[in-house]
Amino acid sequence: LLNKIGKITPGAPGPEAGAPPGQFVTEKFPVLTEGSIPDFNIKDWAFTINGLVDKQVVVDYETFISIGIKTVQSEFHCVTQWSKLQNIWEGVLFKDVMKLVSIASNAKYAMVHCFGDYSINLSLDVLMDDDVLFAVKHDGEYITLEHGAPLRLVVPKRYGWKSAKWVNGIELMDENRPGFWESRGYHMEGDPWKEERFVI
Ligand SMILES: Nc1nc2c(c(=O)[nH]1)N[C@H]1C(S)=C(S)[C@@H](COP(=O)(O)O)O[C@H]1N2
Ligand SMILES: [Mo]
Repeated sequence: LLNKIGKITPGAPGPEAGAPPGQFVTEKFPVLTEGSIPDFNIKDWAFTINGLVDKQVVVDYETFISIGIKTVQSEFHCVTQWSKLQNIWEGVLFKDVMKLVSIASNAKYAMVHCFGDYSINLSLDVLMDDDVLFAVKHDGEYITLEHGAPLRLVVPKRYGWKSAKWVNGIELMDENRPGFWESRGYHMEGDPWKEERFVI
């Protein structure tokens, strides 16, 4: 496992290395996927926004990208204890995607859906933050398929499992509902600075 995770910074884990408690710093970017890469057809790629919105919106890749590309530098903390501190992501901010719809006043949470059997839930408050984006590039290169191409969510202030790969939609909800890992014992919030890892 250490080999896969890469060089561990001396003095890690812990805040002295710049990472949240219980985390080790690595320079590598390990791939963490439950199961295999989902079976999806790039020609049929479409992104759907539904749930508590005025009307369902479905956009193709070009339309999605044309919302506008922003750059965000952020940390990435996996609950399996590796942290990669320097990441430059380019993509479309979550809050900019939300301009495509009118959000119902009772919408407080979102489920982000993916190709395959994966999803994550978070409050809209967290997702509307300036550093949350749907990324197409990482450190200047297009994201590879194993890292979630063509589009992945990045939520820097939450553990990595919330940064869903191969995303294809947002469902707005009035009540919080667990996503893939959240319904298997992972924390509903997943703030690494509070070590919100699992619910025992
Ligand atoms: N669709 C999907 N997204 C996913 C996962 C997954 O299994 N499927 N794994 C998550 C976990 S646990 C982590 S830590 C990050 C890892 O991202 P990476 O594989 O690009 O390093 O992706 C997250 N997004
Ligand atoms: Mo993870």
